[in-house]
Amino acid sequence: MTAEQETQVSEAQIAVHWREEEYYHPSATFIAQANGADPALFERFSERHFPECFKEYADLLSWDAYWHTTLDTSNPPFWKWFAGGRLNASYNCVDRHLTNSRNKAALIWVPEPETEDTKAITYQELYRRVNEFTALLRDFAGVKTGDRVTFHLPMVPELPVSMLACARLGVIHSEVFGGFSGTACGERIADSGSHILVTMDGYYRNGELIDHKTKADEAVTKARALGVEVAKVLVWRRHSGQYASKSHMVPDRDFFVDELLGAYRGHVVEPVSMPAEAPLFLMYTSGTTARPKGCQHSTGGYLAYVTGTSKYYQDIHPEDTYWCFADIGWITGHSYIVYGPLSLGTTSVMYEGVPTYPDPGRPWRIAERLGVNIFHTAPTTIRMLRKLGPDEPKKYNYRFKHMTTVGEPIEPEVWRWYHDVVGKGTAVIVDTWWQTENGGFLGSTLPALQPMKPGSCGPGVLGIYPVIYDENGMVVEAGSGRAGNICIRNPWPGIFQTVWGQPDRFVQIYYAKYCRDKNSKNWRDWPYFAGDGAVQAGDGYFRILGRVDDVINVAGHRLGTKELESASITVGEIAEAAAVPVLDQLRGKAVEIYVSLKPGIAPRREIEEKVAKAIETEIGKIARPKNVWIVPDMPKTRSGKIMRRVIAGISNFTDVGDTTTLANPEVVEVIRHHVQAEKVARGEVPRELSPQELEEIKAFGRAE
Ligand code: 6R9
Repeated sequence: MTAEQETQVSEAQIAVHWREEEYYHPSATFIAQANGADPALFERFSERHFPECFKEYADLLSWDAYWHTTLDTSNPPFWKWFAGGRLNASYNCVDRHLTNSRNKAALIWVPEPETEDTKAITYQELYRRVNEFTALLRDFAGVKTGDRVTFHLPMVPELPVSMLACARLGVIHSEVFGGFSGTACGERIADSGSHILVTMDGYYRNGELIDHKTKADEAVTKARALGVEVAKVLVWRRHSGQYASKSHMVPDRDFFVDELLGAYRGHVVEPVSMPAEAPLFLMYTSGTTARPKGCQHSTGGYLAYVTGTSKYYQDIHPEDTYWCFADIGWITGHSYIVYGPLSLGTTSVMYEGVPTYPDPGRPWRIAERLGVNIFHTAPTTIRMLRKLGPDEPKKYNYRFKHMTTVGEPIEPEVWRWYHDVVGKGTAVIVDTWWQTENGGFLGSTLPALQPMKPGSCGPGVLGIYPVIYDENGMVVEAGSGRAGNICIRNPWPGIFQTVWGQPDRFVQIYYAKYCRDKNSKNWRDWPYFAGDGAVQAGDGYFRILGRVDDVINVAGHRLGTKELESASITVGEIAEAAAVPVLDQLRGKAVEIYVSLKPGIAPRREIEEKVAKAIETEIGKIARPKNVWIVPDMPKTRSGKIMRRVIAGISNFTDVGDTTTLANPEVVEVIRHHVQAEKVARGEVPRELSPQELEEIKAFGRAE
């Protein structure tokens, strides 16, 4: 659809200006070997067969006792999957592979410094390491089934070892992304009521050995201020026997794990048989000011869901070398580096560092050397690699059969580079849409059976029935060209069980909006509200427009940030773009665009004009930005999502809010200084905002 053909939209809708993209088809070679190549799968997972269809996923696991009820809906929306069943997640990811794959690599860990050796950890070795740490946790740290343990670990093999050790005991782990501040970690320790913190002295990032243990001290102090006392801090060491931190080891509180482990050499701990609905872990999602939400994931439902989706959507076979280039401190890493791939008994690659260290050819060197054939990462990484090394993939002799993009809508321009250059025109791509709360994929194409369409995630995955509702709960039909709120009509095994300690918030945020009858025990009355805007094309494919709180309302026109950003990125010089609202005397609200440039391109006035022009052409005059700011980088979260509300705060001279969960907090001041000084010089300082205007600005980007 072009700007001219654009239909009038009402207040309640987000305007949609996307052009339809062409399909790309999987190759015959891919189809011939794919796990999900039988079209009968669609029928097996159709609504007629719900919820029993998910037995197919659960059957991929080893159970100690089978469930009596596949889906227990007696207390909506607190669904119970596989009720009555018992299993252990650590057993499923480790022990059961010993029979056939004892000496196969479970994990291949690539340290950031290229001078350091890559380490392959076999299933046997993983079994030994997990058992020894389990014994330490139980006998030294004194943790019991149901306790919570917080980790603040970087991308090292000790992280999956720690996760699987907790899972072995039925202890609930809560990993806080290593890049988060000590304060953010302390808040999460307090919220989960953990008395044990597992951390590491240091790790490599961009060529530097970062002192990480200092954050543990801040975390313990913060947790204490919030009323929770950490009894022990277990410190893994990046190099055993050496200490990378300046922080003091507090006697009787801080312990080096490598020193303690000697006492547990060769210890074996029987996996605790857990009820399917026992919590496996918490994963916090960040809020701006509100209390963080600890998404509580189950053992049986979660593990079944990530295993099934890894098999069909990641097309993982035991003999593949699979590399998910994401952080385990993000849900993607929990589900698709650790639990899904290991449950299937494949080889999962982990990389410690940044994508472009020491140069943007690094990922492709790793892929070539290890023979990676499945690659999985986020648009932010793809954009960065495209920006810094657009021709690097061609220099390396690797071949991917399958690639994933996850975490944000991907601009079609960037998708095509991923397909043509990284995938060398032959790899299939799945664009997987889902959330921390969901456990696993919600929207994606099944790679052998459904063609790809750049910028669209595809239809709902097997057993997921999405729908788009407008503000009044009316269905927005596929092909109508109208956007609305994407919801999932049914429960699924990977859905989180609750917000830890805040069940009312769980119901309020995710179910209250479209619940038809609060007393109903019928799941059909409880659609799940995802908080994303989306549009569904005539072919059933969804295009995600971004968080519904990320909408910019210009003169009654609701503009999705992603559309504005995609338009900006069509300008050749632009690497990345972010759109935010700015209060404007004339128009009420206007758009401002922040862009970063490809390397070697000098900031020029003319580039700003090109971006403005591209937005006018792709979207319309109404969206013409008030300013285009060229900045070195954007503030980002652990998964590389741009924190637009921070930028909006800068544009509007308002509070930028909490920045403790930024991966790069230092850029905030750089951008603020540049933009605000320039605005002052141009006389664009806003008058005092009314309380309502202030609220509106604060509401923008609230849900990241
Ligand atoms: C897995 C993950 C969730 C939010 C989600 C949506 C955005 C994720 C996407 C996508 C478009 C995709 N999102 N994947 N948008 N296309 N393929 O990212 O979890 O960090 O909780 O973020 O990310 O807005 O609501 P999480």
